[in-house]
Amino acid sequence: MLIKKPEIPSSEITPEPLYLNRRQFIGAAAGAVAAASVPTALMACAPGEDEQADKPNSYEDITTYNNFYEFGTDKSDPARNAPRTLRTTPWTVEIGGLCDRPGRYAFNDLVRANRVIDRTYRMRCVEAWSMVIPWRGIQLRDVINQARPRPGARFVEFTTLHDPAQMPGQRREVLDWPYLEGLRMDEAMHPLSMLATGIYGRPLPAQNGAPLRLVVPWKYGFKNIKSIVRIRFVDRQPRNTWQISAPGEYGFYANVNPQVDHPRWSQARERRIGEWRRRPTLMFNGYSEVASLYSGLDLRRNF
Ligand SMILES: Nc1nc2c(c(=O)[nH]1)N[C@H]1C(S)=C(S)[C@@H](COP(=O)(O)O)O[C@H]1N2
Ligand SMILES: [Mo]
Repeated sequence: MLIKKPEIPSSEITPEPLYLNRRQFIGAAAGAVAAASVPTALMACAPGEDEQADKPNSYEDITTYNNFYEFGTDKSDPARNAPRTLRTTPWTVEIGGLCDRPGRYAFNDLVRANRVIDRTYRMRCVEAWSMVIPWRGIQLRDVINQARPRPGARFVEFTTLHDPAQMPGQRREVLDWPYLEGLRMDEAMHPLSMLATGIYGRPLPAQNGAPLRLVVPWKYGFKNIKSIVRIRFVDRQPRNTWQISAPGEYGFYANVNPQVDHPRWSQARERRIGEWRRRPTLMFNGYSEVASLYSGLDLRRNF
């Protein structure tokens, strides 16, 4: 029996107060300095009607306010639990399915083989809050090209680690484990799509999906699957965890869309973590360069 703990709209969330101890404060400041020295390859931020720019959220915000149900359903649970129990070394990623070069890769080898990029992206959770995160990682399309997908490979499926010993949340049937996600091949090959390995130039913290997580910034946050152990090329649209959990509420595409409301709340506006006034939600989260991927697709039906 599946116990549904629905995601909660931000209007009903009382944000956790951020208590900084001295060490955390110094750590966050060091992160900001490291980030300042890193050229931000793509500050892909559309000018909203709000004159306030897309200033990156603090390292503290990004690493203490998380959704990672494998470690609990409260926003503060992943930061408290994940660093204690998730072992990220060694880490193996299996790449397979419809491709000519399947393989099992040590995380380090997979990353070392590819060009490192730094990208600051907005992230919009389906719960109607958002953040701006300076990611480090590699392009998903580089990893895909290396595997030589066959012509029949129309989708890519991603799987999170399934190990209740390391992920205590998996001992409860809050979701159908392991967490699954998928992209259409052209979405996965889009230059915006990345596999993140870091934040603010530092290694990805456990609570953010160490050592490797997907980032597709024009889609709702739940598409950004964490702690990936398997990437598989398939010919049919894969099932994804939130769609399995509540098919009337969460779809496969999950493109950020202010005109298509969640059945239980509006998606027209969002709360940027750290701000009080709500800002308007942007179509495709402001990444209008992806619009051509969906020409002819009814985005109301394919939510
Ligand atoms: N494996 C896994 N991946 C996941 C989730 C999860 O619960 N488990 N939550 C998703 C949701 S709903 C969001 S909003 C983002 C949050 O990413 P962040 O905590 O790094 O901000 O991760 C996504 N990836
Ligand atoms: Mo989310």
